[in-house]
Amino acid sequence: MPQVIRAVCPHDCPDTCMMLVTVDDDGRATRIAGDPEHAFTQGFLCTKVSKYLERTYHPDRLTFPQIRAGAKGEGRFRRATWDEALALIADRLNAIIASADGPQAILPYSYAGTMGLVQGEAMASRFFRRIGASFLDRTICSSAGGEAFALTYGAKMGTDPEAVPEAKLILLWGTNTLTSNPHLWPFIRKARANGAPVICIDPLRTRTAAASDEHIAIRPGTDAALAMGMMHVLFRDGHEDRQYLDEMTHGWEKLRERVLRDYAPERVSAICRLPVETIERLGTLYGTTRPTFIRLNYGLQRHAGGGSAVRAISLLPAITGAWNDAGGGCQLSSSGTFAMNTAAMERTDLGNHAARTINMTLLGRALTEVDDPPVKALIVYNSNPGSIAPDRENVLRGLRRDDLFTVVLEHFQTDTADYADVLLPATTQLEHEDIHKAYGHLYAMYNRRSIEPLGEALPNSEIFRRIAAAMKLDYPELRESDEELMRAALTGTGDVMRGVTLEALREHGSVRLNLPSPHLPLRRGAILKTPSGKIEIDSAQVAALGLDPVPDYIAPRESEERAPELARRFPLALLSPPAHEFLNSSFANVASLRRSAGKPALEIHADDAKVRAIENGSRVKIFNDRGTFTADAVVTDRVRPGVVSAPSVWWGRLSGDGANANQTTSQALTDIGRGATFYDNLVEVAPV
Ligand SMILES: Nc1nc2c(c(=O)[nH]1)N[C@H]1C(S)=C(S)[C@@H](COP(=O)(O)OP(=O)(O)OC[C@H]3O[C@@H](n4cnc5c(=O)[nH]c(N)nc54)[C@H](O)[C@@H]3O)O[C@H]1N2
Ligand SMILES: Nc1nc2c(c(=O)[nH]1)N[C@H]1C(S)=C(S)[C@@H](COP(=O)(O)OP(=O)(O)OC[C@H]3O[C@@H](n4cnc5c(=O)[nH]c(N)nc54)[C@H](O)[C@@H]3O)O[C@H]1N2
Ligand code: SF4
Ligand SMILES: [Mo]
Repeated sequence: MPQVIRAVCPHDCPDTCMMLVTVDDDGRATRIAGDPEHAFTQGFLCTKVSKYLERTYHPDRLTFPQIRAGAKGEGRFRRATWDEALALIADRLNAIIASADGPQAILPYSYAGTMGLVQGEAMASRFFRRIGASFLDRTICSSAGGEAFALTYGAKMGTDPEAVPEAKLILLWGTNTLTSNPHLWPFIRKARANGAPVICIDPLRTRTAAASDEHIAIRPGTDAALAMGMMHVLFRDGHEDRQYLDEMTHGWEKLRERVLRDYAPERVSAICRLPVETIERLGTLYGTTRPTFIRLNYGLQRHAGGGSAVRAISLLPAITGAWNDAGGGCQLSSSGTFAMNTAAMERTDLGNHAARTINMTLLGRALTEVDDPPVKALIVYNSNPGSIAPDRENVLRGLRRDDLFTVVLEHFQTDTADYADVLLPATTQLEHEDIHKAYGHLYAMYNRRSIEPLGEALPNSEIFRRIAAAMKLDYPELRESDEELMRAALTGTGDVMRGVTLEALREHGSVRLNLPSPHLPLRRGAILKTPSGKIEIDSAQVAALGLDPVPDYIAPRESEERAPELARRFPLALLSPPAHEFLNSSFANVASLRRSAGKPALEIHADDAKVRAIENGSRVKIFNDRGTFTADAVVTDRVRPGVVSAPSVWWGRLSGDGANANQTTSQALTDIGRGATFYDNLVEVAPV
C-alpha cells in the first residue's frame, strides 16, 4: 500500500508549505502535492516545487563523494569514499588551523538552500564555533529590510496573513506575490471579493502587477520618496491618527515636518517619475480607507537606500493607525514572531567570540583582497555563490585561487561545485527529518523523512559530525543527533511557543504559534522591543549607523543623481528578479522548468530597443564595468523606458556564454543591514 507522508517544503520562500508525499511499497516517492488541510498551503504547491520529485530523482543528483581531478573550476572529479574525502578535509583544515593563518582562515558560506533548522545552522554552527572559524554575516537576501524593520519595530513581525481578507485596500509593494509568495494570493483574492482594490507598486508589470487592479510602475530605488509623498498627503489633509502616533511612536513630529517641507507630490513625482495625480490619489485612498494592508517585500530593498525605504513604507500604518485593525498594517516577514531556542541549538555560547566576521555579499573581495589572514578554506552548504553572489567575475576569480581549499556540500554540480576540491553529496528534504519556522505565516512545521537517502548522500548535520570526528574534535555537542538538535531548539522557549513541542509537531505536522487569531502585534497598548518601547520613527540606533535618525529618501547609488557620468555610459537600470520557474538558482537545472522558463531573456522597452537597433528576439549583450552576459531581447511594455529586466538566476555553466546577470551586479551595500544591492545596477545593452 502506498503511504502518504507529511513533509515541508524546505525552500527559501515565505510560504513554507505542507507537502503530501506519496511513497510506494518499494520506497520510491511517486507523487507530491500541497496539503489541503493546511490553513496556509490550501492544497497547492507552486510551479517549482510541483517538480520536486523530478529534482529529487534527477539523473545529475550527487550520490557519492568526489575529489577534484582537473584544474580549479574545470569541474572534473573522481569518485572517492567517504573515509578518503573526510580524511582529506580533516588534514587540510587541521593544517590551516595549525598554521600562522590560524582557524579564522576558514570561512563557512551558507544561506537558505534549506530553511530547515537542523540542516541549516545547527551542527554547522557548533562545528565552526568549536574550530574558531570566521563568522559569516548572512546579508545576501533580507538583512537590509529585516534590520530596518527591527530597528523601527523591535522585531520582524507584522500583519497576520490570515487576516488579510479583512482588508479594504491592499498595496503589493516591491513584491511579485504570484511568483514569490503565491499562498498569500487566496487571502488577497478574498479581500478583493469583499471590495478591496489591489494596487501593485513595481517597476515591472509582473504577473502580479498584471493581476492587480492598478499597477504603479515606479522608478527603481525611489520607494522611500513615494512613501513620504503619501505621508505628505496624509498629514496635510489630516488623515493621521494622533492618538496612535502619540501613544505608540517616538519622533513622529519630526517626520511630519520633513514630509510637509520636502515631499510635496510635485517633487516626489520628479523623483519617482510618476504623475502627481497618482501620488495624491494613493495618499488619499490610503488615508481614507480602513483596514489597509501593505505586503512589503524584499525587491525594493535591494538598492542603496533599501533599508530607509523599508522604514518609510512600514511607517505608513503607524501614521494612520492601521495597525489597530484586523487585516490592517503591513507585513515584511513574520519570522521574528517565532521564538525557537536557536542559541541552544547552535550553541552560540561556544568558541571564539572575537573571531572576525565576513559579509557574504562581499565574497568576491573576501576571496581576492582580504589578507588578515586570507581565506584559505571555504566550506559551502545550502548556497550556490558561484551563481547568486553579486559581482560574479570577482567571485569566480576568488574561487579559482589555487591556494584556496573549497568543500561544497550539494545536491548537484552547480556553478560553485565546479570549483570544489571536495564535493560531498547532501540529502534532500525527502531524505532527512527537520523542523521549520516560516517567514510568511505563523505555523511551526515538521518535516518527516519520506524516503531513504539516495546513494551515499548524507544530511548536512551528519556531514559536519563526520568532519568533526575525522578532525578528532572530541566534544559531546558535536555528536548530538538530529533529534537532540530539534529538542534543543524547542526547549526553554517563550510563551509564544507554548504547545510547539516535538511530539505535537510530529503528530500534527504543523502547529500554530500560541497567539490570538488574528494576531495584532502592534495594536495600541503593545510594548515593543525597541529602546523606547515604541515605534522608533526617530531612532538613535539608526543615527549610530551614520544615517539620518528620521527616514529619508536615499537615491540609488547608480543613478543620474549620484553618478551622472556613470549614468551617461550605462543609462539602463537592470533588475534581475527571480524567474517564475526558478527559486534563486535552484531548479534552474530541472529540465521541465528550464523548458517553461525558455532562454535567458532581457526585457526591454521598445523606445530603448529602437535607438539601439535591437529587435524582438535578437541576441544582446548586457554589460557594465563589472562584466557582461548575453540574452535574447524581448521587446515589451512590461518594462518602462530606462529599465530592463533579466529574469534570473540562471547557472553560468548551463548557459551558452558561461555567464549570468550577476556578472553585472555590484558588491556595494545597503544603507542598513549591510545587504546586497542587486537591483541598484546600471548597464548598457547592445546587439551581439
Ligand atoms: N518563484 C520564486 N519564488 C521565490 C524566490 C524565487 O527565486 N523564485 N525567491 C525567494 C526569496 S529568497 C526571496 S528573498 C523572496 C523574494 O520575493 P520578492 O520580494 O517578491 O522579491 P523580488 O522578486 O526580488 O522582488 C519583487 C519585485 O520587486 C520589484 N522591484 C525591484 N526593484 C524595485 C524597487 O525599487 N521598487 C519596487 N517597488 N519594486 C522593485 C521587482 O521588479 C520584483 O517584481 O521570494 C522567495 N520566493
Ligand atoms: N541577480 C540576482 N541575484 C540574486 C537574487 C536576485 O534576485 N537576483 N536573489 C538573491 C537572494 S534573495 C537570495 S536569498 C540568494 C539565494 O542564494 P542561495 O541561498 O545560494 O540560493 P540557491 O541559489 O537556491 O542555492 C541554494 C543551494 O543549496 C542547495 N541545497 C538545498 N538544500 C540543501 C541541503 O539540504 N544541503 C545542502 N548541502 N545543500 C542544499 C541547493 O541545491 C542549491 O544549489 O540569491 C541572491 N542572488
Ligand atoms: S510556494 Fe514556496 S513554500 Fe510553497 S512549495 Fe513553492 S517554494 Fe515551497
Ligand atoms: Mo532571498
